[in-house]
Amino acid sequence: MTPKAPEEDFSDANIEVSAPKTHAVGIEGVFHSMEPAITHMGLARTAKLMTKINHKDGFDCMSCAWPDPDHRKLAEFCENGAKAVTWEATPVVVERSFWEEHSLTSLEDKTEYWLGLQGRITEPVYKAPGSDHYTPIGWDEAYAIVARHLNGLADPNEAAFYTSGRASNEAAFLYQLMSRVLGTNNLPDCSNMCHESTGTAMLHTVGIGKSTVSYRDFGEADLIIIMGQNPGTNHPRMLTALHEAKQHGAKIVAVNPLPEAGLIGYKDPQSIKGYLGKATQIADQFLKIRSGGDMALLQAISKRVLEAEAAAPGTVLDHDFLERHCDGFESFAAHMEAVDDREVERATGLSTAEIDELAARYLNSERVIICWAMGITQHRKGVDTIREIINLLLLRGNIGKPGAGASPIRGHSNVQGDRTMGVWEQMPDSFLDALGAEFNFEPPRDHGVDAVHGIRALDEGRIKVWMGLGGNLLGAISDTHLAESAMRKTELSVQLSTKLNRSHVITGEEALILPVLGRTEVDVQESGPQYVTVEDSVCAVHASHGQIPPVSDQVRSETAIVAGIAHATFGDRHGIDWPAMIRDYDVIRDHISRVVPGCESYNEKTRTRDGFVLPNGPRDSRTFATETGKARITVNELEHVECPPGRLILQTVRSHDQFNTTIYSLNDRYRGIKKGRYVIFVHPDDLADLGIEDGQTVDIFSEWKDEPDRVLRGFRAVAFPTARGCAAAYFPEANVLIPLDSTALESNTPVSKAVVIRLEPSSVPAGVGRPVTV
Ligand SMILES: Nc1nc2c(c(=O)[nH]1)N[C@H]1C(S)=C(S)[C@@H](COP(=O)(O)OP(=O)(O)OC[C@H]3O[C@@H](n4cnc5c(=O)[nH]c(N)nc54)[C@H](O)[C@@H]3O)O[C@H]1N2
Ligand SMILES: Nc1nc2c(c(=O)[nH]1)N[C@H]1C(S)=C(S)[C@@H](COP(=O)(O)OP(=O)(O)OC[C@H]3O[C@@H](n4cnc5c(=O)[nH]c(N)nc54)[C@H](O)[C@@H]3O)O[C@H]1N2
Ligand SMILES: [Mo]
Repeated sequence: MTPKAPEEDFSDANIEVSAPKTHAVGIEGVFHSMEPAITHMGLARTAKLMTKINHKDGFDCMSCAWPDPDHRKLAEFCENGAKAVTWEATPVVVERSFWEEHSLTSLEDKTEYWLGLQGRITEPVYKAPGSDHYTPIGWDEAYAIVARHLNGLADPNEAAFYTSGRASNEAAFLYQLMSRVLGTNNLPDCSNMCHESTGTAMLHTVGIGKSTVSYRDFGEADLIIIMGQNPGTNHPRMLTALHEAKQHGAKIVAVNPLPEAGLIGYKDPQSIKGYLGKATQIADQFLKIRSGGDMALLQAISKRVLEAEAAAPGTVLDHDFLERHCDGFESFAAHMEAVDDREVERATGLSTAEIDELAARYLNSERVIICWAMGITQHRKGVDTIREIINLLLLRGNIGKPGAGASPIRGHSNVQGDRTMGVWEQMPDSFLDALGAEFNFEPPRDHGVDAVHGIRALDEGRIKVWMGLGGNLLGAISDTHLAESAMRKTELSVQLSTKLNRSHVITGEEALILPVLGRTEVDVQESGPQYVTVEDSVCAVHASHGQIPPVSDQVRSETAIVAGIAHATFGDRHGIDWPAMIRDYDVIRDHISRVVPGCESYNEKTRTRDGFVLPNGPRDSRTFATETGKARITVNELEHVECPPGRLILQTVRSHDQFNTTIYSLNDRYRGIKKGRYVIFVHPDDLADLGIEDGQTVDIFSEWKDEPDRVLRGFRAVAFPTARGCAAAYFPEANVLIPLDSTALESNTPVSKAVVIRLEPSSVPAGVGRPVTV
């Protein structure tokens, strides 16, 4: 029986709260992943898809960018990968009647969860000026509307082209080409809200904005430090790699304000021991750090490394590496002398003994990997913190040798590939030169807007056409109310999407939804079945082949839609043959091979079973394409989050059952939450100090400079063993609390992990079950 879309929206009225878990996955996880899949897709479809996820002749799982091991297991996926696949491959579709029955105004108070459950979008729809409804429209007509707007702009910078990291390399390449042929570098993307701080820090210090490790390095490391990342939920297959690393003798240290289940223990569902229910301890040391304290912790460790060297000269630092490959050591060493232990303690909330223990672990390890994700990047000093990670690694030569390196763990499955293909508002001139030479035009050189600046430009009326290649910018960006009112000011908003979300409900004066083929689905064009390519977190590029028939014969591939819009807009301007690129994606890949560095012979290399690995200077040969040609040890001024008395530092995180703004269910199993999302996790002693009971309904006020407070009302306070002084709530709901201007220095990433808040007993009665925002 095909499941149905729900009519009623959801609330927290029946929320259940229990103690958090102390290990991840296990047999329970497999059960959790398969049950909804079989209910939604049926046994046959489920079996077909689940044995093809991440396989060499299969498709790339869209849930995260964790790399694939050389030897794939029969089931090379995780619970959350299975959820992502099920969510996309569901046979539930948005019926034509939906658009008649639901005005845009009526959809405004629907949750992301309800919107997503309406099913796959199967035909293009259009909202005319002044109308409160979408109505079905033909593809050619839809393309003509976009072309009319783009060709009518007074300045190409009045258009912006947002990308979310699920787009394939082929689609991304065409998309940035379309934007630059129009004449703008306005290519904001989800990365601006995600790992931008990583790119900024690493380009500056090691000359590449990507991980310097390969999959194999995890098995060869002595020590793996995981900072600001929750792999049990967001990169579950990483737990298998950590588990294997432990079997080879590696030690693991986790640094996190929350005692995340996957960082504490793990039951490997693919091993007999795990099957029988025994959890492996993951973290040998767990540092429950205060939010935003990582920079201080890293400086404190580096200081201890330098002290150890002073005590036993010539034995601690990798002098040969420092001399041959690095600069900046002297000023750094001088700066570290000033690190003040008391400030470190205040910033981190950690004891000297804990910091000494981590320093000793670092000094006793020859091969160290440091991994990080959003707990590091989404802070005001995120870029400096990552530079401190690089400093610490460089001191002992932990970059460019086996079992060691800097390993940012990416988010979206192809966010890294999209960047490689040119989706960035500030691509270097060398890339633009190659693009211009290949397509016989002069690409624009001025940098474009990023996500935050894009919202500002919309608000100021400077952007008239906004297009989204996937994603849900309005759900994902900070300052929800400002972002939504900004989007309403635009003339045309266009979304290329699989399923409904907030960015379809809040629109420009005219709006289009163009339904796309998902990654699980077979993509047949005139020349036959097509494959697309993606790049994972460790720079491995490979093909992804759709497996099941498309949800409807009306949906089109992202590649076809982008090229279709470009053709409708430009015709054959500059001699670019867009239809040829739709007919056969090999044509796109031939262009890629001539434009994108490292992608020579792209068709040949992506046709091999294993794909190929992009060149990586630091990893492959200790070459650093920085300003000085050396790896840069840098001096960064310490800062930590100042939090006045009676206030908490709020971070916004993902539950176990969500993918960014997509909500799979209202449960967060590992943290003990069922049937609800409007919760705020606070340490029990902080609750006591604030005079708030566990379970009480509270209003959350965010304080920012001299602006009026932002507030979310009607949240349930949950006593939780987070670090003292810290709190956590889920995004996207909590995004209203983050001011648009609260961004990381240099990278301009919203500070999603440090919002200064105060709690007050709620003015909304308990049990309303929906938050109220002002
Ligand atoms: N199932 C699933 N998979 C996903 C996603 C998803 O939503 N669902 N999203 C994908 C995307 S786009 C991304 S970017 C990644 C995100 O992967 P993560 O970065 O793991 O995601 P978050 O939920 O933001 O978790 C941030 C972690 O950092 C910790 N943290 C917060 N502040 C600090 C701090 O100041 N210091 C330290 N040391 N830790 C801190 C939090 O407690 C939390 O454990 O996952 C990707 N994979
Ligand atoms: N407060 C707070 N805000 C955050 C974060 C945080 O930790 N805290 N994290 C940030 C991060 S790390 C990120 S990456 C951003 C995410 O920002 P986005 O990438 O913009 O958001 P998603 O929720 O991943 O986008 C989901 C939508 O993508 C569409 N989609 C799904 N699959 C496909 C596909 O194959 N093709 C196309 N064309 N569309 C598809 C569906 O319509 C779905 O509704 O959010 C950021 N926002
Ligand atoms: Mo992300």
